[in-house]
Amino acid sequence: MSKTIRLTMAQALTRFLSKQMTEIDGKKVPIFGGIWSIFGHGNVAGIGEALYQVRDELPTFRAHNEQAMAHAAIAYAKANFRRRFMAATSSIGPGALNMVTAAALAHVNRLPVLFLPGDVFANRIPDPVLQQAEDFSDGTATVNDCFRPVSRYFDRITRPEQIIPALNRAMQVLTDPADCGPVTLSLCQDVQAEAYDYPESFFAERVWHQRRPRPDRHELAAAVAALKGAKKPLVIAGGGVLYSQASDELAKFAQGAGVPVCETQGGKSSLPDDHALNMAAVGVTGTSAANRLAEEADVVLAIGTRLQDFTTGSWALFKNSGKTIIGLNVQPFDAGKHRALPLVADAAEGLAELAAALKGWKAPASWTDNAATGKTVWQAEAAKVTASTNAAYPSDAQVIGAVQRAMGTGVTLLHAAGGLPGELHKLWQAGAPGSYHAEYGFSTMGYEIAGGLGTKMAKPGEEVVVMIGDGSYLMLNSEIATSVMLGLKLTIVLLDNRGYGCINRLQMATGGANFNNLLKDSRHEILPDIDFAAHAASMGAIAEKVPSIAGLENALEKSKKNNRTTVLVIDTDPLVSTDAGGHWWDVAVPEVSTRAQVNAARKAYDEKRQMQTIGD
Ligand SMILES: Cc1ncc(C[n+]2csc(CCOP(=O)(O)OP(=O)(O)O)c2C)c(N)n1
Ligand SMILES: [Mg+2]
Repeated sequence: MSKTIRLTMAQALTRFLSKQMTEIDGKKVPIFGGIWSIFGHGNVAGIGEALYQVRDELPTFRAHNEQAMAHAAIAYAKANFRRRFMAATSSIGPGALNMVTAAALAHVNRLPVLFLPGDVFANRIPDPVLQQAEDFSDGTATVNDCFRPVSRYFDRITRPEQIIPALNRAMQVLTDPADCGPVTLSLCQDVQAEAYDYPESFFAERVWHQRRPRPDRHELAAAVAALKGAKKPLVIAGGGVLYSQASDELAKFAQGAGVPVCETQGGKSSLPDDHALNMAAVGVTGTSAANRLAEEADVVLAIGTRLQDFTTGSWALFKNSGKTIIGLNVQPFDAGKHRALPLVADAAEGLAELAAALKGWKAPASWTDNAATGKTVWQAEAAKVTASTNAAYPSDAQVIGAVQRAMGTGVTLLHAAGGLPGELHKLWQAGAPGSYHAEYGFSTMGYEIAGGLGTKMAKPGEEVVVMIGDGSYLMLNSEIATSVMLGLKLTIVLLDNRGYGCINRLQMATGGANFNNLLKDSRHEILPDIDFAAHAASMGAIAEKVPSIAGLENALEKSKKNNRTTVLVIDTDPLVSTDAGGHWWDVAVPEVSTRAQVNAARKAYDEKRQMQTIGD
């Protein structure tokens, strides 16, 4: 008989988590950077007590909103290129369900996070307990079943010994580059407190290493043959390039073969913006430099990308009917999309093997030169729209220009929803890999501030700049207080255009009336005039409303000396966005309407849809 130790299930869980390690730059560190917790019934007595016991090895952080704390955990994993991650625990019922949106966010972005929501009593004796939703037809259903479709692995722990195989599976998923995503272990309240004789070996320290699968020989040969036949090859760099930390291999491959590169939202900063072969943003929010190549490309090497509609222009962007897509991806589900030639592998390994096999081969010089010309043209366009202005209501692009001039390329820039993602994708000049942190897989309003906090925890020595609209700010801002409490400085630039500007523009573009997006177009007795600076200051931030673009630049310059979260608010124009670059996006317009504008928009929509392809 192996030696055992008598612990509660929650004590076993937290002790196990505190023993999981990884190696970063040759140094052994805990793989869990900590655990976010909001206690209530369903976790305070069980997990709460157990976390207290390991508080030095596995730090517990308190937040103000469960969704936000999970955002912080997810951003931490992203900023760590999935090498380290965090857990998040909640009480039962509303606390647990507040994390479901965040679970979906992690699921879409393929980011590891361990959810530990409290659950009802497994013994069912006190039922129905406070916050329990009763199912008339299914005695096993609880609200935590909502996590199932948004978890890569879900388990409900109804006996203390079940935590052993569950944690084993959890670690497999969290550290697997292909399956990576959220894991939910739903922890019945009574079971958290129940004791069991756990084998001591379960708590032995374990060091996890990143798996880097190499390509299959046949798939590699097919990809090499396709590339050798290419006259107009193009790389799309997705988030997988960053997760694999494959920037060096990408640069070598691109330079060696003279292949231009464009980047998705998730993949931006794979190469620095000023890299000669980096055409930067592709797709609906793409640069003209990238999109003109995408239209013509005959071989598209899509690396670490899900090929979502913003990248493919709803499958209308890649117009070369004879094209071949090669899907270099660690996950077969993504590698074979749109009948791509799959090249299932880690991005760095795959690129290194492609480069070796293609040694001596180069794309036609005319194609590479053509890319360089396009880049010069785009840079001139971008400089125009980001230039300074005295306008009372500057555009988002002009604010981006100010932030870039004041902060340079050495900061980590974070954003998620509203008009900013499109503008930043085109216009932000990214520096080092990971310095552009976009949550545009799920584009969750309210990710930004908590996401900034998690990023700062991962990169405490860096300036983290969060750009956010008034709508996103109002949806979820409370972790400003947490950032102040933890002494983790964020620089938050808030663009107040008094409403949901980008959706208002989308509404107009689809023939709609100005309705229910901008505050002025929404049912009201009093038009709100929100003092965002006062609001942020009330949570302990240094906050200021700036009067102009020049004022913003000055305030940003000054803010570099602050060691506390700083919020700078600027009024902006809700109606303007950058025309240059971009591509059509499929948003279904009503087929019949009493509005002439809708009928006209539908006509235009039907024409645009002719450009779409399905599965070629
Ligand atoms: C949680 C969530 N709800 C709704 C949306 C849909 N949506 C996308 S952008 C947007 C408006 C964002 O407003 P704001 O942050 O002020 O940015 P702006 O559009 O004005 O630039 C909405 C409602 C979303 N992405 N996320
Ligand atoms: Mg707005």
